[in-house]
Amino acid sequence: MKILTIATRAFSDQRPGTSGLRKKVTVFQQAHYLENFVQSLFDILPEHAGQTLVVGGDGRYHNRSAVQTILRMAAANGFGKVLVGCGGLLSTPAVSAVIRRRAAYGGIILSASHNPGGPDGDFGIKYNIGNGGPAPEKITEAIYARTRTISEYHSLADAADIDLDTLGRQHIGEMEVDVIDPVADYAELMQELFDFDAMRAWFAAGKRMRFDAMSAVGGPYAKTILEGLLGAPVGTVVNGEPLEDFGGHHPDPNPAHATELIAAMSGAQAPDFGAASDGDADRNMIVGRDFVVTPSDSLAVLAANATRVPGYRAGLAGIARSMPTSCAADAVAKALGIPCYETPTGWKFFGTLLDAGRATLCGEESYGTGSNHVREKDGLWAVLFWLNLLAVSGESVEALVRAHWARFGRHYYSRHDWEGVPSERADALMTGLRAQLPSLAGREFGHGLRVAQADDFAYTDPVDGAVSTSQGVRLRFTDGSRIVFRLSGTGTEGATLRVYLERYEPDPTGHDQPTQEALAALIEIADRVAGIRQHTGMEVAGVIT
Ligand code: VG1
Ligand code: CO
Repeated sequence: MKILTIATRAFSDQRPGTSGLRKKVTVFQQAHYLENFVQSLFDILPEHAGQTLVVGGDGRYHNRSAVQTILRMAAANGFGKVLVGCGGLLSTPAVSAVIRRRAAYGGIILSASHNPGGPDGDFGIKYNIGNGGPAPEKITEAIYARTRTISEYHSLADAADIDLDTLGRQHIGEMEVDVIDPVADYAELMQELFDFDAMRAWFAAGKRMRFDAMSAVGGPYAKTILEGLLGAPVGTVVNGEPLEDFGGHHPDPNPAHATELIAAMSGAQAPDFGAASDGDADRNMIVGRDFVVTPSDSLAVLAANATRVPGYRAGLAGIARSMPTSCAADAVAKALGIPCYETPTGWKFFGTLLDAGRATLCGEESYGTGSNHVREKDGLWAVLFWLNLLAVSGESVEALVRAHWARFGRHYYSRHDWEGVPSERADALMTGLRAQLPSLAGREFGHGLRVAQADDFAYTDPVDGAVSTSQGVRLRFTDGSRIVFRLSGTGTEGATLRVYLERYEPDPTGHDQPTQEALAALIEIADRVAGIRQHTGMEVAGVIT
């Protein structure tokens, strides 16, 4: 088959963000747009000739056509083999698992994660390296640099589309294409980590669960494992068919977007356990009956109870959390006598710590939890971890969390997202904050709150020494409370300001406070310091989780 070299011109907007390149579908549909990014990636990958690549996505609109484009280009660029999920589907953690288990060279994930899909929605592409994890900044920056100068790309002439719906081997030019079961490798891995007998017994005893796959890629995984291997009643998984537009919803598992699940988990008739995952199934939300677990608490509870689960019986080497994530995990690490690492936002920063064996569990406040079993956050893994704990303890979700608070204290936590802010205004707000930093330390704000430390988070990777600066403005108060400000790196419209709020209550027993009330003083201080309402022209945050 003939290799074509096609002339193109560079686009200026192809810098990967927190988690790959994310744009409107219409942007990706421009002639040469996807091709330029993929060729730039192939151009900077050393010695990829003859190698194996994993390709799959979350099934959103444009997924199938993007897979065909990538297959033709991979063949023209000399790859030896591509493993592609049946239907073009692979969840983000499954891509990571397949890369690792089959020792592939790397992988391409097609997803815009929790962002809406459909012709007017978002699309995304991300490269993962041979350890199964997101490419580190030095690679994403090299791809971006290449996109600025690219003038041609390679594809195959007259190559018919691969039949993505039939398992087994096909060829495109010289390259082999293996269409694989997207769930098999992942399901095997889960059985190596968790006590499937105990979880099966939990369902057999009549306990009930509701897993909301949000019409995204998590559905087939949850159905195979929960309803298949664990014997949960059919119907345990809802919204389990991946749809190109996620049924018109925002596939984001948090109380603001997973309202159906929250409603179903309310009242005495509610199931014992509720959970949801996002577009690409790397995020998770954990819900008990009338009780929502914050992601920061979830990480801390899993860490504190890890040795009750087979895969972590030997204990943890360390815990890593992103900077805005609450310090609940730090308290557990301290009690266990293990290190707790604080990294910039985004899973790519956990890879070196996991590879070096310094951290076993990782988590982010944004409904992301994971471990060294793959190099991505993993939604269903977190849900199975909780299910395993429920099964071996016989406790409820709420009882496990309350026992945790009684032992470690409670970290009240909330994130306020100010979405669709004009970029200049959001930049002005952050510049203003950074300018104030020298005068903030030591400042009294009333309510007994005095700033102990104010800085712009910079990170030096303890393993490879890579430095990342300007990762978010953080204020730490003398009582341990924190406010963090940063701009999102995953949005596709204007800017999103994220304000993270945290207050520590050492003795929470007997005085439950609603979260927003517990954080009221910090919310007020955040506005006073940053001038949020003034800069954005908005009165309230659009999304509060
Ligand atoms: C957001 C979250 C971050 C997460 C990232 C990717 O990034 O805050 O914690 O790693 O999304 O998650 P940002 O830059 O918008 O704050 V996913 O599920 O999109 O791969
Ligand atoms: Co995601």
